[in-house]
Amino acid sequence: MIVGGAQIGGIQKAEPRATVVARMMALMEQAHRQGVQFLVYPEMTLTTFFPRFYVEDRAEFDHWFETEMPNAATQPLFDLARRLGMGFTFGYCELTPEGQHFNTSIIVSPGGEILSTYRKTHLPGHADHDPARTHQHLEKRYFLAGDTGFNVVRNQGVIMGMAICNDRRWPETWRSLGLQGVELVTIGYNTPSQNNLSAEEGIERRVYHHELSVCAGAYQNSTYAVAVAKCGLEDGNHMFAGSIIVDPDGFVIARATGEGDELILAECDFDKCAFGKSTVFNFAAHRRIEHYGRITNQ
Ligand code: CDT
Repeated sequence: MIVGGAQIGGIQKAEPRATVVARMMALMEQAHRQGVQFLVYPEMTLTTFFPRFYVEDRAEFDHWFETEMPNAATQPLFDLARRLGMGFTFGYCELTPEGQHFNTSIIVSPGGEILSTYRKTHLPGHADHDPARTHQHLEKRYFLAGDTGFNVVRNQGVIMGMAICNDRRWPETWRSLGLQGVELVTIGYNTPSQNNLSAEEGIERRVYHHELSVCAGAYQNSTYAVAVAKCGLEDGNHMFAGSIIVDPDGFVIARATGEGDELILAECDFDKCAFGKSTVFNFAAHRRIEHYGRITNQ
């Protein structure tokens, strides 16, 4: 299968959903022309990364959330995908009928059916305005920690699982999916280029830690991974690009070159996942779960 990553450049505060969806559709058309059958979009694809802004009354930010999916704004994307026979995944902010706010992603089949919903587990940042920071990262204010856990689904013959942004830094994410035989992990991210508590941690180190996490997770679970950025400047704030596709040996096999809307793609032979899963990472043969209790007990 040819798998694509649709990197999205910055989305400004005033940019309507319809404009973003048009950008997503342009990348999907391009992907189809180049033979892509499954396309990965970033975390919070439809809006600017608003957790950098503080509001006292968080309900004022409900307009960044989707109350149904698909909805009027995203229906054209679903329609195009069905016409092209393209499977896809993208992230958005979900407001449930019960009033819960999640940072969510979905996997959609080529027939347009939502096969799996994932709600972000590891929310970085803080819940209250923090004057010590150069900029805010208020995910803990605007989202609940996800309640889905890490699940896989078979789509287009491939065992797929989702993670969102900060999840990629946690080995528990990868192993939870690896234990279910995952063959393709999809990750969307919005990562500021500066650490908001330390000027010393520049963009090079942050891109390195991103790539290290994805390559290690892919290798240690013998899976392909596609990690796709929303990046560039959003209202004067910079987020790094660095979208990559990684093979089950942990090698980067496709990489974005810019920090705007950009398609990356790679031919993925999912049979290659079997070698690692049946040798060095044969979990049934080699794991020693009697020594892993601390991982879940504290
Ligand atoms: N969106 C998101 O989760 N961003 C975080 C920034 C934290 S800074 C290490 C990320 O892990 O990329």
